This record gives sequence, C-alpha cells and structure tokens, in this order.
Amino acid sequence: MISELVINDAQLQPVARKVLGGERLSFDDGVALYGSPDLLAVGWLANHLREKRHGNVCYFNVNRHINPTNVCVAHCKLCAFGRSPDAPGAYTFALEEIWQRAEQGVREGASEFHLVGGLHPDLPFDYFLDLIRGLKKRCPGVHLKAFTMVEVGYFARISRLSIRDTLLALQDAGVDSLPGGGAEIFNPRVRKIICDHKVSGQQWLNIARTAHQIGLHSNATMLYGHIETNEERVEHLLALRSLQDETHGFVAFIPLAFHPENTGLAHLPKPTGFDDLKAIAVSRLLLDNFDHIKAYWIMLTPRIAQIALRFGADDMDGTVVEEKIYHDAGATTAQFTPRSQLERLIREAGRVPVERDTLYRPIDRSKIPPPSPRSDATLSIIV
Ligand code: V47
Repeated sequence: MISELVINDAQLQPVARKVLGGERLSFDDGVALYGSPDLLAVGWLANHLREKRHGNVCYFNVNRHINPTNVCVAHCKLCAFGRSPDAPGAYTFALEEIWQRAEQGVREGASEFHLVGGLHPDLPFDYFLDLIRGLKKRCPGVHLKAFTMVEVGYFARISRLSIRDTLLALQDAGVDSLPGGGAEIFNPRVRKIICDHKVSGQQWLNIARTAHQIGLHSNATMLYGHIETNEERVEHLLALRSLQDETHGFVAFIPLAFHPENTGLAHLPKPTGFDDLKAIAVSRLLLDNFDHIKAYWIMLTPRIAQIALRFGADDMDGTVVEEKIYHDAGATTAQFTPRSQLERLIREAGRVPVERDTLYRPIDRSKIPPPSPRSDATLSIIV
C-alpha cells in the first residue's frame, strides 16, 4: 500500500507508517501533520482511513437551520451574528413564526432542524422549552438537533439548574441531540481573545460529557484559521478524542473555517483552501474514534467541500435553506443547496450519495411522498 504513496516530507514517514499500521497518532504526530507542506500525502493518508471506514459512500441530509434570535450577551470577537438587543438588525422570532418556518421545512422534506441562537438577556428558559415542545408536537417526525453546549451552559445559569437537570429538561421537551458549535479552540489563551465570555473549554467538554451520559448524542467542532497555533489545534482534537473514548457520544466532527468579515477580528486574513483541506484531513487522522467528518459546504464552498471528500470527509452536511452565522461574517456561498445539487456534487467527486438522518441511518425516499417545492417566502420578524 505504501508504494502507492509518494511522501515528499521526511517528517511524515513515521506518521504514515503508523496510519497504515492502524496505530493511534500522538500529539507530536498531529503537529507534524499540520506543519507539513505535503498536503497531498496528508490527504492520501486521510482518504485511506475514510475509504476503510465508509468505502465510496458520502452522506448528506435534508435539513433546515433555524436561529430563533441573534440577540446575544456574549459579544464574542469571533462572531458577526450576535447583536445587542437594541442594535440594528437585532431580531427575535415569535414562537408561532418558528413553528411556521418548521412546518414549511417539513413540506420540503426536512428530516432535521438545526436550532442555535444567541444568549438572549431576557428570554426565559421556558421560551426555549416551549419552542421545542411546539416543534415536537407539530413536526413529530423531525429530529431536533438543538442548542450548543454554550447555550446549555447559559440556560443552566439563567434557570439556576444544574447542567444535568437543564439537559434533562431539554430532552424531556423533545431535544433529540445537540449540534457541535461553540467549541472554537479549547485553549484558554485563545478563548480569552476570541470568546472571552463563553463557557470555558473544560466546561464545554463537561456539558458534552453530561449530555452523552443522559443519552443525548452531539457533534463537535473546531474553529480554525484565526489566532490559534498548530499545537492548540492538536490539543483541541485530542481533548475531543479522549472524551469520545469515554462516552462514544459524538456523532460527527465539523472543522469550521473562520470567516473574519464584520467580526472583531476582521483584520485577520481568511483561511485558504490549503488550510481547509488540511483541517479536514488532520481531523480524520487524529479522530480515529469519530465515524463522521463533515465538509460543511456553506463554510468551505461547494468546490472545496467536493475535494474534501477525497481528503477524509464522508459527509457534506445538508440543504440548510437559511444560514445566518456565516453569511453575517461575509460568506459568499448560497444558503440553500437542493438535494439534487448535493447529489450531483457528491457523484462528480466519485462518491455515492446516501441521504441520512441525523444519526446516519439511511433514509429511503421511495417510501415517503415527494416534498413540495421550496417556497422562498420570508416570514416577518418581531424585535
Ligand atoms: O458555534 C461563529 C462558528 C458555529 C463564526 O453540529 C464562526 O452539525 C466562522 O456549529 N466564522 C456555528 N465560524 C456552526 C456550527 C455547525 C455548522 C454546521 C453543522 C453543525 C453540526 C454545526 O460557527 C459557532 C461558531 O463556532 N462561528 N462565528 C465566524 N465568524
């Protein structure tokens, strides 16, 4: 097998031997992978593991993102989405509007709603519990992947509940799993600069641990391409790998490329295509206990996401429909990609598209009535 692989970077030789021998990689191996200019060799190794696990399959889903509010007290430097309550563009949806949006999602065939929002200073925890209960009642067949560890930490604070009781209340209301956002980079030096008022890295991990302990799966992310070092990236990935060894509760990992526009870090350059493909490949190589690595097309662009399917990724994420977090930060991608287009992107990359639910069970559309065409009607907003 190794004869097929040409490695130009001598530092990668021992890492390649470990990968091909099925050995777990170390911190130093991770740093060597990030530091290597030999992107094709790193990508080849990641693709080797990806094909061993998933063959030619590439997953996607039909989903809809819903952001109930962008009002946020955290004021993270990395973020262009959050607003003060009285700032221009601040919004909070009435529950009825969210439910209508969701019902439209059901008509379009969504199997998942991805719900995340700001840390609102005045909305009580009950608003979010009512939101979830209402969604479950109206759209019982749709998986609710809702609220990051950061939001869960905030709900616990405002409702004076323990993390466990907060998660149990969300689960009881109908939350099915948690998305992976808010992890950023766990290292305190970085967090102090990019997201000073968020839960710490340790708290993020503890909330994920508690979620997994009560039976809620979650995803995990890493925000790269701002002020973090390669060592801090590897430390982040290895912290996730250790927790996964303990709980097996993570479903997918999504490396997230930093978008600087309109943020407090707008002076930083954008990550490049090289950084993006490296992030996908290194995560596949280090996270040997994560089944799924997502190439989130909104953040990578469909072009890079397609290439990422040969650099370790086995999932393209979903149709999304409406995306605010990246578009407020200058993303130029579309907000919606129809399933036919996702399937085409996947096929052109030589992979076999498989529609999945949030927990990666294949969905057979031949047994479900066809969805109605997408409506572009926008709903009004209450402030
Ligand atoms: O939590 C915020 C990041 C996340 C910026 O779990 C930014 O399936 C780049 O978590 N530039 C939201 N990133 C996105 C997210 C996600 C996306 C797709 C799938 C899943 C999943 C999760 O985006 C935030 C934060 O980490 N973010 N601002 C920015 N300016």
